[in-house]
Amino acid sequence: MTEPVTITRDGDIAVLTLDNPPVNAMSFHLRAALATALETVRQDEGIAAVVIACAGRTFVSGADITEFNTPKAVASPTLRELIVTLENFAKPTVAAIHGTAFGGGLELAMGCHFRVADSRAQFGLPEVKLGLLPGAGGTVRLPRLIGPQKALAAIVSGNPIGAKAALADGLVDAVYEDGLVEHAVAFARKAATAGKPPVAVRDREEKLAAARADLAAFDAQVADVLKKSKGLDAPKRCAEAVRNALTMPFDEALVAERRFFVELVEGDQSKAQRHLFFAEREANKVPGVGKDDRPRRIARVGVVGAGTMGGGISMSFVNGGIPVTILEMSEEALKRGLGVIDRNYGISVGRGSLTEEAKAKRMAMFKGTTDYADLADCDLIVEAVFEEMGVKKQVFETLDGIARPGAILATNTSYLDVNEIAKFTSRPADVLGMHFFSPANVMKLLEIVRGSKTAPDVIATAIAVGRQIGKVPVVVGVCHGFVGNRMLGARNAESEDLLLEGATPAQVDKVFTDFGWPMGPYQMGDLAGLDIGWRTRKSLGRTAAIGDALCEQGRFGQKTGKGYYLYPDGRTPVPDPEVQALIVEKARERGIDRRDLSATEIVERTMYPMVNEGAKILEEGIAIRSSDIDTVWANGYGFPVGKGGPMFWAEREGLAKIVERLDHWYGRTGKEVYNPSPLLRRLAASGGSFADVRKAAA
Ligand code: T1G
Repeated sequence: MTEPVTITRDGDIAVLTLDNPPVNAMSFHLRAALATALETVRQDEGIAAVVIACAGRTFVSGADITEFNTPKAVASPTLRELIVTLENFAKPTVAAIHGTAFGGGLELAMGCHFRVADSRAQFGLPEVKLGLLPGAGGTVRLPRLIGPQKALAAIVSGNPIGAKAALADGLVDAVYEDGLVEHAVAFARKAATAGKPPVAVRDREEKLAAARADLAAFDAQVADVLKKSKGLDAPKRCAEAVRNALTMPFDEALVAERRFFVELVEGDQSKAQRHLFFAEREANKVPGVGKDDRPRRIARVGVVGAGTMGGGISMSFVNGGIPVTILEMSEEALKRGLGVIDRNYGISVGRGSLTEEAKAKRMAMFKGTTDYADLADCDLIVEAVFEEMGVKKQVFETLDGIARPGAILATNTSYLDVNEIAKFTSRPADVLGMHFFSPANVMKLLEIVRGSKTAPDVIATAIAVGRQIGKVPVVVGVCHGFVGNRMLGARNAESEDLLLEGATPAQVDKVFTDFGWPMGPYQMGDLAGLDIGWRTRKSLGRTAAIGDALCEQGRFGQKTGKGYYLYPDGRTPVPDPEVQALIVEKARERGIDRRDLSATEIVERTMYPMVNEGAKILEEGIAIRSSDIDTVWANGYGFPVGKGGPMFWAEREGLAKIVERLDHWYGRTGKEVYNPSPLLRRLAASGGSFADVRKAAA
C-alpha cells in the first residue's frame, strides 16, 4: 500500500501529494490521511501556503464509487468535511490538477482557494452518469466559478471541460504546458504574499447576479437541458440543485444538495447506472487473456468496403487518431464512400462540433484505393462487405495473400460464423470478429467475436484499439447473432402475433417508450428499413404476414414515407388506418379472434423472451458474464440505463416471476422462445443470481 499522502516542503510552501492508484479515488483511507496532513500544515508556523497535488496519472477522479451504500462512504472525515476545512484554511490553498479532476476530485479542488492545471487536464462533474448529482458542494460552487448557465450544462450532461475552456470560464486560475507542481508552488508563494486573505469560492457571488435577476431565462434553459433525460431522476435533481444555488443562501443550498444525493444514492436508478459503470470495465477482463498478452501496435488500419458500415468504421478509427486505407471495388464506389464521409464531417462542422481545420486533418487521414496490395502495410484490416459467406470467402482469401505477417484480419459480420471465415485464411489465430453497430461512427458498442483459434493477444489488441477509438468493447463467442442481435431476435419474435392477436404498432411501441427505450420495435423497423428483414426472410424461406405485405406494397418505412406508420413530415410516425385494416384482414384470414392486449402481456412476450435468450447465451458461454450482456444492451440498443441492462433488470423484476410467465406463454403457444432455459429455471428455483454464473466465451 503506498503512503496515501506525503508532505514535502519547498521553502515555506507545503506540497501534499495524494497517492491512491489507479485513479486517486477519494477513498476513506485517503480522506483520513489528507485530514491529518492538513492539520499538520495548519499548525506549522513555517508554512505560508499549501499545494494539493496527486501522484500517478490523474488528480482525484472522484469519490470512491465502490464505497457507496457502505459505512465508509459516510465515515468522518467525509469529503464534504475536508472541503469545509480547505475553504476555512487561513493559509492559501492551491490545487495542482493533471489528468481528470472529476466528481469529488473537482469538488475538492473547488474547496481550495485556487486551481492551476496542466494544459491537458480535464474537469467534470459526471455524477449524473451514475444516477447521482455532485454530492460535495459541486452544484453550489461550480455556478460561482463559471456561472449558472455553464454549470447547469456541465452538471446535467456530465460532460468534461478541457483546460483551455476551464481557464476561459474561470474554473482554473492558470494553465501550464509543463512543470505543474513547480508552477503551483510559485503560484502559492505569490498568493501567500499578496497581502490579503484568499477568498473562498463560497463567498464569490459575482457570477450569480445576472441569473438571479432573470430566473425565467434560467428555467427555460433547465427545460431545454432536461429534454433528453426522460425517465431519469438524477438530471432533474441536478438542475434543481443548481437553481437552489441561485435562490438559496449557500449553506441552505448545500443541505438541499445533500438531501438529493442521499435520495438518489439509495435509489434503484443509481444502482443500475453504477452497475453499468463497473460492467463496462469488467467487460475488458477476459479469461485466457492476461497482462502479458500485450496488444499489437496498430499504426494503420485497412477497411474493405466503403458502404454505410465501412464508411462509419473508417471514421471511427480516424476519429481515434488512426489513419485508414479504405478499399472499394471501383473508383466510383470509392468516390461515393469518401463523399459520404466528407459530408458527415461537414454536418459536424455545421453543428459546431468540429472545426473546418479538424475536418481537413481527418479527411487527410484517409487513403482510398481499389487495389488490395495497398493494404499490405496495415496492422489491422476490417472487412465490411456484403453479408454473404461467398463474398467473405473471396475477401479473406485475398487478404490472407497480401496482409503482412502479424496483421489482424477482422470481419464486421453481424451474425455469420467467424470460425468459418477464419478457415479461409492461413492465419486463423489472427482472425476475429469486430462487430460495429450502425451508425458505426456514433454507436459505442463493439462486439469482439472470439473465434475458437483467435490468439489472446489479438483479443487484447481489439479491446485496446476499441477503447482507443472510444468504443465499449465486449468479447462474445460465435453463434448466430452473437449476443445483441441474437437477443434482439428473441425480443422481436412475437412482433407479428402481437399485432394479429389485437395490439397495434403504436400500443406496443408506447409500452417500450414508457419502459424507457428510445423507441419501440415497429418505429425502429421503419427507421432501419423493413426491406432488410424482408430480404433476409426471403433468403431463409421464411414469411411474415404483415411485414411481407407492407414490403410488397413498397412500404419500407421512413425512407419511403410509410411502413408500419405514415411519415407526413418524413420523421414523425403517424398511425395509418390502412395498416390497421391490413392487420385485421390478416387476422381474419387466419381465424384469429382479436382481443385487447395489456401492457403487461406485451412486456412478458417481448422482454421476458429476451432475458431468456440472455440466460441461454450465458449457459452456452457465448457471454463471459451477465454484466457483459447488460453492457451490450446499454451501449448498442438503447436499453434504458436507469434499469441497468436486461439481466440486471430481470433480477429486480424477479426471476421466479419471469419463469412463471414464460411457462404460461410456452404452454399457450408452444413457442421455443418462451421455453425457460435450464439456467434461468435453476436460478429462479434457488433464488440465485446471474452474477454467480461466469463462463469463458466459447
Ligand atoms: N471509484 C472507484 N473506482 C474507480 C473510480 C471511482 N470513482 N473511477 C475509476 N475507477 C476504477 C475503475 O473501475 C477501474 O477499475 C480503474 O479505476 C481504472 O478506471 C461526492 C459522489 C477517471 C476517466 O464518475 O471516468 O465523486 O477495472 O478503466 O479509462 O460528488 O475511470 O481496473 O478494477 O475507467 O483511464 C465521480 C469515474 C464519482 C469518474 C479514468 N467520478 N471514472 O479512465 O480508467 S462519484 C467519476 C472515470 C463522486 C461526489 C460524487 C474513469 C477515468 P479496474 P478506468 P480510464
